[in-house]
Amino acid sequence: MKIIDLRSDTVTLPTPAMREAMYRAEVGDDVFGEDPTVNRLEEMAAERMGKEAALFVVSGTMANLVCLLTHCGRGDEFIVGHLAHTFLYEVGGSAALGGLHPHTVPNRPDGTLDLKDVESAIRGDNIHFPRTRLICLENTHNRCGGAALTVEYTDSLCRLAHSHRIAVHLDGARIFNAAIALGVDVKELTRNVDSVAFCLSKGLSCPVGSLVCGSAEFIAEARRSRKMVGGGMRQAGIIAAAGVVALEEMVDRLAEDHANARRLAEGLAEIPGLSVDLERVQTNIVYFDLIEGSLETDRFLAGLREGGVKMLSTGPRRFRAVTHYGIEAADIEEALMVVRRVMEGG
Ligand code: TLP
Repeated sequence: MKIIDLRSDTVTLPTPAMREAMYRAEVGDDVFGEDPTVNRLEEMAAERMGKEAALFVVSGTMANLVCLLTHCGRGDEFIVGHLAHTFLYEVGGSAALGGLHPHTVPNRPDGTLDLKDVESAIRGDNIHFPRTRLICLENTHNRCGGAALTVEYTDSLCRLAHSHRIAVHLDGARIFNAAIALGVDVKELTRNVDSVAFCLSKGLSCPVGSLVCGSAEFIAEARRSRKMVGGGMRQAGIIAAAGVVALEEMVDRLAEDHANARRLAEGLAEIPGLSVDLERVQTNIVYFDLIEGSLETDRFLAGLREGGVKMLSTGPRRFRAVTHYGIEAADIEEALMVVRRVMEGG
């Protein structure tokens, strides 16, 4: 039985072209700056994001941490949405390893932060206060249903931040999904942020890796932060080679994942006992709820498992399904059939 694994786009496996490129990769010692494949990937990433330079790191979590450590010093504050991945799911690394103070403001359902909330969270000059150094955005917004933040919104947040001499970091783990959903060049979404991190190991299907992009000066400092957290890699071209293939071949196909997510959401919405906010499904992430009084969570998940479908439980009666490379339209129909059967108690 084929397992239809919709827990995350992180479960994607490398493509045959990636395996071939990894096998053949030219490598060197990247801590000496001598890995030609890493250098090539970093140049490509910087170019794609419209920034001067880029840095290859092992994960999205490390990418965000390295950026926070580079923008802020101990005791500094960063403003971040209360549903941001950086705030919720990165083990409190900014506080534990950087001595940074997160100041949360509410995320609206579309993933944005109200500019008025942000402005009132910015600290004045007072001996009692930490200094506000940074504002973090997330695009697409994972916990807000994969919402894509628009160019206009991003620009207005950056204008506000910069008018207070505060930097903006964008957790763009799935920034290409946002660009495709909005029909814009990714550079438009990154043009005013001071740093952007994006992942290769999610929808782009690489086995490992993320990139941090910013000014040459920022990246030179970020390289030191990466070394400090033990992220200096040696013949990393072996994994960077997959990233080169991803940027060349795997970006445009994300539109298929979006179409599959939409079909999945529409199908789920038709099943009695489930509730889906269809308007919120813009990219490859679908959240849905088991209506109170229908099946219990454990029985629902067990039923899915028996039918060969995996989804993530993200709250007492809430679930997440993510579409990705390796999941075809037929798999979505199959998954819907399994869910329908489970909900009918079959
Ligand atoms: N997200 C993972 C889990 O950690 C929840 C997932 O399955 O979605 N930023 C965003 C917006 C993310 O969604 C993630 C991973 C990260 C950063 C961290 O990336 P990794 O897992 O590479 O450290």
